[in-house]
Amino acid sequence: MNRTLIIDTAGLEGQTVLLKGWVAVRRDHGKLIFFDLRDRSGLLQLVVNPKVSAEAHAAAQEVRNEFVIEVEGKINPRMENQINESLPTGKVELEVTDLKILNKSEPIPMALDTDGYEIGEDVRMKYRYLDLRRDRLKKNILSRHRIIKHIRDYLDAEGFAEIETPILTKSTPEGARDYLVPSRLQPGTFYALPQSPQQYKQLLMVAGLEKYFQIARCFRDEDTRGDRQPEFTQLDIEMSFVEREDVIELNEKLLIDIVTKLYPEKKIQETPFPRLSYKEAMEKYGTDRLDLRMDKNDPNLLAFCWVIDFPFFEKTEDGGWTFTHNPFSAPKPEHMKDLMEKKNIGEILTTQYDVALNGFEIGGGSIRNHNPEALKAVFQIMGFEDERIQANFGHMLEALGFGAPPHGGIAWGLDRFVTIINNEPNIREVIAFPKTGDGRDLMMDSPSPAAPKQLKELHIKTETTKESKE
Ligand code: AMO
Repeated sequence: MNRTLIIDTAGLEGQTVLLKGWVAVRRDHGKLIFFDLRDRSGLLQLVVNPKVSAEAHAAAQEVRNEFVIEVEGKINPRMENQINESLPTGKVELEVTDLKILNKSEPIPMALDTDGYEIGEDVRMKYRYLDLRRDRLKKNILSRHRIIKHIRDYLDAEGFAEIETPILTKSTPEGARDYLVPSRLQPGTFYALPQSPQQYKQLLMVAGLEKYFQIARCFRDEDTRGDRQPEFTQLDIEMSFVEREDVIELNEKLLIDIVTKLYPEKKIQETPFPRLSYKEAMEKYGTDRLDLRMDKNDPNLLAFCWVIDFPFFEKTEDGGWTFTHNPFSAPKPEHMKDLMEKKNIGEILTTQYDVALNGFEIGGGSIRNHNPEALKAVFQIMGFEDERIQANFGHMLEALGFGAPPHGGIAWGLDRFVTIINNEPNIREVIAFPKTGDGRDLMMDSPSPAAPKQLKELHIKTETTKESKE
């Protein structure tokens, strides 16, 4: 007999089915034993009656929570007073005729039938594969899948190609600290993990691919917060022959499409999304991570907005200049002259646009400098010597010199978007295997010391004395 998924049993009254799954709850009522059986699709009540099958009843005696079992039996309507309206399968139950234990389980170190907020992070992260059995987390992970699938289909239909870019790449200053990977073959040198695919996606525009996107993993060695993980996922987009308006329009349409098609219960407060300049945002609200919701108690209200017209540069502590967002951005066209002449630096505005949702920055992008001289001017304003510009960005300047088309793009913090859509307080709740607040993976016990042999091969000496277990 083929396996039936639990969700499908709701319509199968009177039929004999084979189910496989985990025992979520076991209730022993003397003669009758009840289980809630869980599979990826749902939950169903099983009844094991010794009068129906003495063998199944004997086997059921052994079964404990989270055992994996296989059961055969008949789908019966539940008695009127036992109907559970909160479950799609709450009007039926399975009368078990055969029960087989497929695997046992040790006692589970935490409750799985709650939403889990009450449980300490240590145990949830150490046993993340159990934590993910929780209904809430399973829903979040599946919601993430559906959003990503929707994005892929939407962008494909718009003529975009999904292209992977390297994870072993080069350290470039983009705002955060890099994760470094030592090279065995080139002793004493390091790859960096990408903080974003920024340079590669621009190089794909030089390559003439015109419409790129990627569900891209990014790595930033910064302090972890509720909305920040050391590795996170961007929806990364780049387009050629576009202006700010084109990028904004595409992204606004895509965000609206996701919400209306996948989350019809949600209400978008205002379309087109309101736009504020950075100056307005700071003057009115004191932040550029705007929360424009009229009713902050409504869990289904989404207040998107765009923040535009950011200053390109800000003063550093030592009196020089640094970029506020992205060194590869173009200034607003009317400020290009000042950039090239390195005049009125504090007044130069960038083409940068950020999209905020309910108090979080969920994305940002810009139109880029496709003229190498303009990009060079940015680095010169930041006080980089020619040699350093050449060493760090020579490849970009060179590439822009080979007929780079005008281009621009954006990246969404996908984890943040999925978090807000699911009314979660923290991006860890929508990532299958996140890091803890202090950047550790408690399940794998990572980071951990490397074996001396590995370090030797990599030509690395460490100062700390943590011993490898190998
Ligand atoms: P930016 O650095 O603004 O832009 O990143 C884009 C979006 O990524 C999200 N984000 C994060 N999410 C979780 N954890 C983090 N540590 C983290 N850091 C950033 C935010 C942010 O808005 N290359 C440019 C994009 C571009 O110009 O096209 C970039 O990476 O939601």
